Amino acid sequence: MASTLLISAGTFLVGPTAIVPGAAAESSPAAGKVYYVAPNGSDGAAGTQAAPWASIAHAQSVVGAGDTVYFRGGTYAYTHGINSCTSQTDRVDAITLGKSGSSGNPIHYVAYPGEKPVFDFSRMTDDCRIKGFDVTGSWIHLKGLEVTGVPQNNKLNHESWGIWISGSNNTFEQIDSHHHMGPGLFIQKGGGNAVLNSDSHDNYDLNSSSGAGENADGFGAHIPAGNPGNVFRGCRAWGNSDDGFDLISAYSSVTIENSWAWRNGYVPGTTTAAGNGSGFKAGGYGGDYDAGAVKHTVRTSVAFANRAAGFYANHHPLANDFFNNTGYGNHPDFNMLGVDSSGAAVGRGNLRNNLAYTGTLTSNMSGTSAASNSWNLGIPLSDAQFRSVSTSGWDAPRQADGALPALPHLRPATNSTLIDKGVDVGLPYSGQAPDLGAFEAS
Ligand SMILES: [Ca+2]
Ligand SMILES: [Ca+2]
Ligand SMILES: [Ca+2]
Repeated sequence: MASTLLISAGTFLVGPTAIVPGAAAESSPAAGKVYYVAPNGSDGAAGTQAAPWASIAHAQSVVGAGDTVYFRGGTYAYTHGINSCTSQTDRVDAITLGKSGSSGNPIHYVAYPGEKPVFDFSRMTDDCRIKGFDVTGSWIHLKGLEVTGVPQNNKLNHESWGIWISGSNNTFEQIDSHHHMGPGLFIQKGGGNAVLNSDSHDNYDLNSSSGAGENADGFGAHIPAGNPGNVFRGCRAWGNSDDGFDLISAYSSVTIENSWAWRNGYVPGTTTAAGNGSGFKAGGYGGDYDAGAVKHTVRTSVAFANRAAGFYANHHPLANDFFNNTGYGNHPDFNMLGVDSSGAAVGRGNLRNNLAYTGTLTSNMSGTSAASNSWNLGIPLSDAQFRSVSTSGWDAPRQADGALPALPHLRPATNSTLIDKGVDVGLPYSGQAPDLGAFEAS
């Protein structure tokens, strides 16, 4: 199923072709030069596998469009930004990726196959807001990097950021962003960015001036108008103190698909309430009606055990599409609270083939377009409808190609009454019709 959905971005199709593990980039005639960086390298070296560089900053100064930089396994530790705080509310970057590739020839910064490069920002001492990776360029491809520990070193700001994006047509693939004092990955502007098979977890902004935990989302896109094509696919967000995925104040449409969100809204690793706690917060503009609202899409995704809603409209002024999602044990599973042009609360959402089970099922459905969902069809639900209802193991290692782990959890059991009860919404399915929920029985 994943392969049928890997459709849109030329960036995505070109990148992995050049860097399939075991297939050396230099063997591809379309590929550019290949360089190496290692924790024990030297920026005065040649940048070869035998004599690697030490820093991504130096690599960037040399590379051009179509080139590949391999990062060997180990820890790349940062203690201060490349610029200095001019005030306690200023911003510094640990790493700025400002050099762009080009269409069909992105710059690749990727893990050496089978190894895990870890960018550790936990020892940064800058007394202002910090961005771990500040991606201002376009046509850049990051793959297989672990990014962790961006701190807040004072209590005067809302958050720091693991990865901040303001460029376009970038690809973030198999990124593991965690334990930041702010969002794991945040798209501020730019279009055509693809976040693929990536994880963001255990982020907690303890020192936020707006309240501890209120801003550390797993993934966010908060983009101006004119920035279409941002997508999150195959991503997981768990244990973040605010929301799993957050599209508040986004004025260009965003798609989230094949993604999972669980146990957001708590101090990580505890049951202590922290920030907002939605799995998928699909829009909104601070609670007010906004004539610039756009439609987002959330589909084939799973939310469970979030402190608040699994799937939340967040006062969105128009109907987003929610297709083939599974909400399990959220509060509620689907909350379609919207706002009309007079500012009154109303249900907003187009919902098809969704499945809500345990927790509170729905709220604010009056005013939505909801059909062929489990609660509309009155299908009796029980644990026996599923191969498993376990809430453990969702953070298991990914498959070799980066795909989500193949788990039995919340998938239809053989002969489940969830099978073939949906309607065609343009997504792939097997059998006579789509099944209800995020997983199609094979
Ligand atoms: Ca919040
Ligand atoms: Ca949030
Ligand atoms: Ca089916």
